[in-house]
Amino acid sequence: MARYVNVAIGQLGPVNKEDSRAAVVARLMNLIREAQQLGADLIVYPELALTTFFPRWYIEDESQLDSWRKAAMPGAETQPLFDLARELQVGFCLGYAELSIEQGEKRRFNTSILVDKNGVIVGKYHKVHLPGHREHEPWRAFQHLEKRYFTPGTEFSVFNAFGGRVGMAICNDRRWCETYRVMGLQGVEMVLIGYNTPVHNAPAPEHDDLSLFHNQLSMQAGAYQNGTWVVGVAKAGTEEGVEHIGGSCIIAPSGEVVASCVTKGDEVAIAHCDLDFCQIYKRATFNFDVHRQPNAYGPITAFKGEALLADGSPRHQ
Ligand code: ING
Repeated sequence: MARYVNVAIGQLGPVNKEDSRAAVVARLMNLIREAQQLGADLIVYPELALTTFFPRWYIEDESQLDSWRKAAMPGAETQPLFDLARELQVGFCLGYAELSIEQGEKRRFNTSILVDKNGVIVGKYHKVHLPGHREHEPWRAFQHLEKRYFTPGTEFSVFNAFGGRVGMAICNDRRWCETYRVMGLQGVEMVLIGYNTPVHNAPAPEHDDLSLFHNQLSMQAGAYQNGTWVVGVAKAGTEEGVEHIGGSCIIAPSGEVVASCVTKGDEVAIAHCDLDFCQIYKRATFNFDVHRQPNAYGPITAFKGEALLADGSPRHQ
């Protein structure tokens, strides 16, 4: 018995500051049309797909920052994408900057939504691992102010969708093994991950020529060690002068890459994924019930870092 999901990568090339929301949505609509022609059930778009990657700049003007954030989803500009998804019967995963007002307080998340074939939002995720820094660091060629502009999420969820168990993560999340394991413990069969990854990592420039390797390594490990499909989708190319990696790919529970993009622009690639293929890993090598030893894993949640307790207080007095 097989449970197939035809999943498409909807890779985006650069989205520049002056690109209108409508122009970007038109590009997303072109990609979902092409995916539908290829037989896709679902297309995955990048992190912060509707806007340029604005955390590269130090901006104090709140109204400027809020202009990149969406309160309503779907809103006026994105409704055509939801309508087209329903017309084509293709679901999608979309990353965007969310502005939510909760109990009168503004909360800003780096968000990803999962939308079914009828254009209904069936899952939402707030990025947990916000990389970069909080204060302006002029020494950098460009900033990475996600810790300043977003509130971290606090959970990894797995949703019943597309005939299986589907989870989401965003960009830096893919580098942390906990991301996949928490979803693996919820039976995840496909993890959808959009990313915007600059080639240059200012704190560790010697890693720059390993950017694509680390991108793929992280997702292959997550896929294999949890018996899940992983779909990684880039916003690629030179965006406002900053070079972003491509490397969009679809990875099987075996860890093998089964589809990938070959450009750094708007591009669709697709794979015919059997969700039941997860079982030969979940039932054997990574049969959690049989093999895991949680009694030995305490430090993973007890400590934040080598020297700090989970609450951030010093571990070694
Ligand atoms: N971007 C990068 C990412 O994790 C980064 C930040 C780049 C961290 C290179 C470490 C090394 O892919 C986002 N948006 O998280």
